[in-house]
Amino acid sequence: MLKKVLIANRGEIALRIIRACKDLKISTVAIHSTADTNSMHVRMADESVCIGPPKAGDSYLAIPNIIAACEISGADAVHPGYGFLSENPKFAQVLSDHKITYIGPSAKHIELMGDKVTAKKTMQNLGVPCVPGSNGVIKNFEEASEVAVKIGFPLIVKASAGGGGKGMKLVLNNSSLESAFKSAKKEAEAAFGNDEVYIEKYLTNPKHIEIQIIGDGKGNAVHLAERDCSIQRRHQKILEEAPSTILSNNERSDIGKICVNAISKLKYSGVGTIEFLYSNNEFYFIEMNTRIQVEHPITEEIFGIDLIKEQLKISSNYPLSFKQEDLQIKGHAIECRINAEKIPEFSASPGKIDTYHAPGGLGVRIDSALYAGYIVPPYYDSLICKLIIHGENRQEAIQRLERALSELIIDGISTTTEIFNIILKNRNFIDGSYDISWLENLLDEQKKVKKN
Ligand code: MV4
Repeated sequence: MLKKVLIANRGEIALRIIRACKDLKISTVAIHSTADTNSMHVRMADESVCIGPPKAGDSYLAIPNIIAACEISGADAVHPGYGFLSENPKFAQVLSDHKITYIGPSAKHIELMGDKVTAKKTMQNLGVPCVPGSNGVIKNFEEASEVAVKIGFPLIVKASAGGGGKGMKLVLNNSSLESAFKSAKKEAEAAFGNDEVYIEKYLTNPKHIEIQIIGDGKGNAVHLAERDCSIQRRHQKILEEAPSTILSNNERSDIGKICVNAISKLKYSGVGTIEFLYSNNEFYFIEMNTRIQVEHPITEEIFGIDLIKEQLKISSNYPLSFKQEDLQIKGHAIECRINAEKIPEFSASPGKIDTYHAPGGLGVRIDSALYAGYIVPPYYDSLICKLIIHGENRQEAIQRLERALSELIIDGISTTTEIFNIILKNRNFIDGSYDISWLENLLDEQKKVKKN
């Protein structure tokens, strides 16, 4: 088993990883910028190393600083969390070169899935259903036109180095194809230093369904069903739930088997998330994430397992803790991401937390690094608290969530808590008939009502 893990992250996910390490009697090293000296993950870790000034590029993204922190602390492993360096193949490779265990998949798999064209080709070859479109990178406008004739409009031009909504261009008709193709390449070059683009049929109003998988690196793998992540605003997930409201047990089992087969064939090591668009009862692969995700707790809650502990055990060459037949969904879970932002404009609202009270009771979980007196810094992501609810069924989870939201107190800054009261009361949420465009349409309506 690993002896000392350095957490190359901050905030709630750093605390979450420390918690799992403590449960496995693994010593922990926190790294922090000078803006995070008084943060909870520093306090909860066994030891800590200051690695630089507040700017992420000079601290949490500075690979030499993190390697130095490993040398100073004698850490034998690094957990990247999510964001920052968590899908940076160079980081995984540098750690491996220094004989430090990277708690995640191989640099090869991170790189393979980080390039959205090679990810799609790989998954296609492994029998995963993908969105119809180009066969790889589009070299020139002539090729783009040929693909457009083949798949029709609307279509979407995507950056191969993009992902998470970055570098996408929706094209409604032939007249706008050339300008969209050229601007997509230009923007991709500017944003990612890589101008490669590919084209897909644009699926209108799908759901965003992602499948959680774990592989042991030796060809064994399991799936932990799906999460519905459709409730998003500008590609930022706001609320996620597991299981989804729309999949039948047969659909869940079928897509789960397809994903397990692909992950087994890849000999993938660690946790991963295979992202699909779901439209007209069909799954379409769009991306794979090679890290633990923000929304992992709802999967933990419906299966009663600890995904971070599983990561630590796989990195210690333990076999998977469970077989597919051991994994049964129990109940329903919902996660609300609470951000230090002022609604309705969603502007950042850093600052000092005067009063903080976390809700509690059966089925109520808070993953947060907040405390009364904490100063939310302006330098990093605005996520400050994940409210995760589990219930025997979706109705109980919603009721429990409404009650928990009414107990939550975060005074001193603005937060997005109020948005959940709007979501939970809406008919489309209650009946689960929402898709990826639903929340933005709802917020637009709210704005119009307020204006009139
Ligand atoms: C799409 C799509 C429709 N058709 N691809 C957005 C982020 C990245 N995961 C891929 N995304 C999309 N790709 C095709 N062929 C619509 C989106 C999309 C989206 C996807 C999931 C969740 C929210 C979204 C919001 C806008 C667009």
